[in-house]
Amino acid sequence: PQVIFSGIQPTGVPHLGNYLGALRQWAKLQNEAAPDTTLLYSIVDLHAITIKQDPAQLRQWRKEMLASLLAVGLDPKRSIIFYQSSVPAHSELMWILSCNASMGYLSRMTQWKSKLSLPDNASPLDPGPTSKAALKLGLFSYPVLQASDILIHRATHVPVGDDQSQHLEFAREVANGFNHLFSRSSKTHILPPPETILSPAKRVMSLTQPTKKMSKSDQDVKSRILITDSREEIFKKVKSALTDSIEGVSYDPSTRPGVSNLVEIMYYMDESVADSPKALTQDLRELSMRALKELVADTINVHIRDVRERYQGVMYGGGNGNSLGEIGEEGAGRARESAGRTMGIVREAMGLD
Ligand code: AQP
Repeated sequence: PQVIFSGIQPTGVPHLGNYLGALRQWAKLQNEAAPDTTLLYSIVDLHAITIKQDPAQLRQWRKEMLASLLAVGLDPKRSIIFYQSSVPAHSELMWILSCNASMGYLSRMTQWKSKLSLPDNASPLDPGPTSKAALKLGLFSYPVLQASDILIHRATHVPVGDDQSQHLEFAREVANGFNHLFSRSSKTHILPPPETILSPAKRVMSLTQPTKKMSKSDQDVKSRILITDSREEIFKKVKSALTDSIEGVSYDPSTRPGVSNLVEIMYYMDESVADSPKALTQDLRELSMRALKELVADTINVHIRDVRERYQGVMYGGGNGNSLGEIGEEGAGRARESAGRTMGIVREAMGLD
């Protein structure tokens, strides 16, 4: 049977990139899963602390993220939804895996470089004069914790956006390395190497800098649309999105990144409108920039409205159903069971039982 795992950092309310690249796919997988498929979705708070976090803010963000996961349609009865830090085995397996993780491989990962705004060829031993002290061990070894998140549940499939494919490749490498050292035969996997499931909307770009991905931690709040944004906020942000002065609408991400991003967002919000973003521009080609933006904003609003309303209900509605605290507790219990089974197998294989 399949085991599906994915995670999201509680670093703010999810934006359209998180939604189209991950969360909508999570809900779809849940709704279409075979009865014997296990689904685990984690709020990865231990990843969030690889950069400095204010405790009160982090507490609030964790709660908002749980409400967001319910708002996009995850059902705590069907999916195991839990905070990563409630399941200590994630960190325990990370230590074990880090004993065999290659520093060379980790140093080629791009995420720690992009978080510190370093060039792609930066090295951990010499990351540059301004950032040597800024590079913390946790940020550098983050992919090992991510591998552990996946492998501790023996996940077979991991749905993510394109920005995470490199880390999934690393997780497979770590699993294969562990199996090579400790499996009794080459046919049995103690830790199955997970497959990546890439969302069709691979990379939603920032509205204000369309050559960068849309991100929760971007300083500019106008760069992203949140799944909780009101109709007015959506219209305002799309209206101020950076485009160009070429007449008409066409799709070419390299020469028209801003316009192409808007077209992509519209297409992925509602794939029934055309066969591809490029095909969609056939219908839109004569629109002015202003008309395009209104159409895009309206499409976003129509498709995100239910999510926004459910979020308000979960966060502030009270009364019906279990509280967020109870849902988190219940998910943690089930996730601990799943992780405990793997730790038993790992300990036995390594002589730590
Ligand atoms: N712009 C994006 N387009 C498509 N998918 C995206 N994802 C993130 N940004 C985009 C996908 O969302 C999932 C959860 O991501 P995360 O919160 O764990 O970390 P992230 O990738 O670092 O996302 P952010 O928004 O940029 O957060 P911060 O600013 O805190 O680092 C992943 O599956 C990711 O692929």
